[in-house]
Amino acid sequence: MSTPLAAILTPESLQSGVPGPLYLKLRQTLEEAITSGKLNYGDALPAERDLADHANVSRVTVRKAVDDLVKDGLLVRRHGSGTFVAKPVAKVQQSLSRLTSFTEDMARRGLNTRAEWIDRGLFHPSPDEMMMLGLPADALVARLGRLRVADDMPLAIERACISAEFLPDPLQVQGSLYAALEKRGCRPVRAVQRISAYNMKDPDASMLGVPPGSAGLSIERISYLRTGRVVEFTRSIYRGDAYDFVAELTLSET
Ligand code: 16G
Repeated sequence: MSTPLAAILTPESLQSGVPGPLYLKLRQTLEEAITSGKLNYGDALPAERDLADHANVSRVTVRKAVDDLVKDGLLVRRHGSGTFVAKPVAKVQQSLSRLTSFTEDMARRGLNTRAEWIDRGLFHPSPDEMMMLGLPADALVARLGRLRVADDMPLAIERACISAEFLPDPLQVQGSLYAALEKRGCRPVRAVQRISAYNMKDPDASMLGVPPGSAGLSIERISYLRTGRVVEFTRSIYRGDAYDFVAELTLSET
């Protein structure tokens, strides 16, 4: 059963407010219905034709507004059954000043983590890996590609590479990479991280359960042992709608 139209918009609601394209006004009205709780997680949106008739706009306008909300993750389309209000995403606030692992970060928030393996094994290093990890061409590198999931929500795709000198058997990593490195006495103590904006592409977008083009964060981390040797080079894609990275800033003493 779909939600009654009257719960979402009145025929007048698109005529009022600031001037602008009709599809944006409709998008705003639908978004407001979701954020104010008139529409809840799992509610079905009325059929496109009914929405268009009720709001006195074209079906193209309705489709554009709905497409926008699907792209931003507020609505989901299910083939053959319609369009529904998506599950709200609880944002993870992640500090940028502590060197912690994904497993530890999620455990601190009381969330259960699991990993779906994309790739795991020993390989000859690529030129990039040789440069990042400081390896000769005949060395071996452990690659660990994982979809990181917390409480059943996919949050990130992480592709880590570690010199085989530090991780000779990548199959030893069951849950946490940092726990496995700690066992071998080579857990990183310092890291440099670069974060940039990224628009998701498939297959990453579909693994993370978001439409292609959604906002994401591309993160590269190089981490070091106490000796100064690089131990890890990881490239990750995080869901932009699920993460806030927080940095503490202090006034320099000098
Ligand atoms: C974090 C790190 C990643 C590291 C992983 C280890 C970022 C952006 N990335 O996700 O570089 O490999 O933790 O997590 O913070 P694990 O010990 O749970 O496998």
